[in-house]
Amino acid sequence: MSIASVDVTVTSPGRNFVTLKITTSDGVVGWGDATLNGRELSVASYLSDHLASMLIGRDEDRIEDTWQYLYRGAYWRRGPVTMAAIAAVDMALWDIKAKKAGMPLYQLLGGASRDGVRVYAHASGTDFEALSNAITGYRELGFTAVRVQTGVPGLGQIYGVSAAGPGVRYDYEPAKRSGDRPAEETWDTRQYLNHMPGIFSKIREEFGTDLRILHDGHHRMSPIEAARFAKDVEPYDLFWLEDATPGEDQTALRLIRQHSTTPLAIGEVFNTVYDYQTLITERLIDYVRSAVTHTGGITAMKKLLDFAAIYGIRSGIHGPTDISPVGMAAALHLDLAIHNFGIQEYMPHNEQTLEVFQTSFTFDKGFLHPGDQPGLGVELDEEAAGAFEYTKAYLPVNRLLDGTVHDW
Ligand code: GCO
Ligand code: MG
Repeated sequence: MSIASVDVTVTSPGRNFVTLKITTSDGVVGWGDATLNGRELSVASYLSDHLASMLIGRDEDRIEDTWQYLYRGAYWRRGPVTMAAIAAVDMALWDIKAKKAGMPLYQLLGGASRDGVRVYAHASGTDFEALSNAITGYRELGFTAVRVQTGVPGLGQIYGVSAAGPGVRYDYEPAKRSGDRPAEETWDTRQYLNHMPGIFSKIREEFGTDLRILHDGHHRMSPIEAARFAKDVEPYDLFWLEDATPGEDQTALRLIRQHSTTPLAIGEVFNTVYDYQTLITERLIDYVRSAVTHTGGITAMKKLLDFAAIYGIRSGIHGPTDISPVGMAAALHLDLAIHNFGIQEYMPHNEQTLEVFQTSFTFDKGFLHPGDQPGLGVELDEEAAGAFEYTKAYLPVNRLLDGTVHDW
């Protein structure tokens, strides 16, 4: 058997998604997620203009060989566009292989290592009261872990705080449909550093010690600011501090480590194992944050997480709404199978998205399960997808109070 057709769908049920469909000569269909927030069309073009013709006629079972053919064979390696495209092909081929085997994908990855996948929700609020209401709402839904982000006095709309007001949020989406250029936000690290530890203290007072509290610094601190912050928040026992410093500077994490025992997570903007080489071998992080969609798919993620396991580092796979339900399912199968699972991010998709993508994963008391359908367990309804046209959207750009462009 061989690959007979390769098709790319870009659909926008509230936000943009790029989905790859591979069909074999005997009619088995596999799906892959290639969504790269704010740069969707570049990956769609990489797939349809460059990779599609190379895939036709290939043996769909040769997943490792196809991965190496696309990665090494391109000569131009790495980068989010290339690696999202390879990830989509890889996911689709695993989907096909598992469907042919009549098994859910996690069985081919070694079978379940646990009963369900602990997930964390996104709680946010412009002030403490709103944040506290959001946390209460998620706890009532059964979540045992929440990521908390809050407004900072003196700053307007900032990263991670829902603009739509307090409460439990299902449709948080930072990429804005703002016409021809990104929206701009304002930031001040000094005000943030002074404000945030007090928020964690109040959360512990109100919710006790059981709740797992996560926080995302979104690449905004300098190494020494991050070291101070990680040290200041130690008494509040964070599950992790994510992206404290800009991701490309691996050695910045050394400085944070020297000063604090707050667990560190990084990697949502990474796309290969090489981005982690120093971080893992020097044990500078505790959680790997890559998305399956942005890091070359299941083949590459399994190797990355096995490498991390040797150093006692666990998974914390990226799962915002810019990962499509196909990418989310790929993460869940890996989460269930690997031994060094840590936690999984879960931002539920909106209703329109779940009409376009039929999913079989289930949520129960703070845990997700990928379901037992053969393959990934997600199917794209192409007719439903056709009703939602691509709409240009950008992630915001961030400026300091004096107008300097800063990391977002
Ligand atoms: C997270 C992330 C996201 C990103 C988004 C960018 O931890 O979930 O930081 O919220 O900002 O994926 O496209
Ligand atoms: Mg993040």
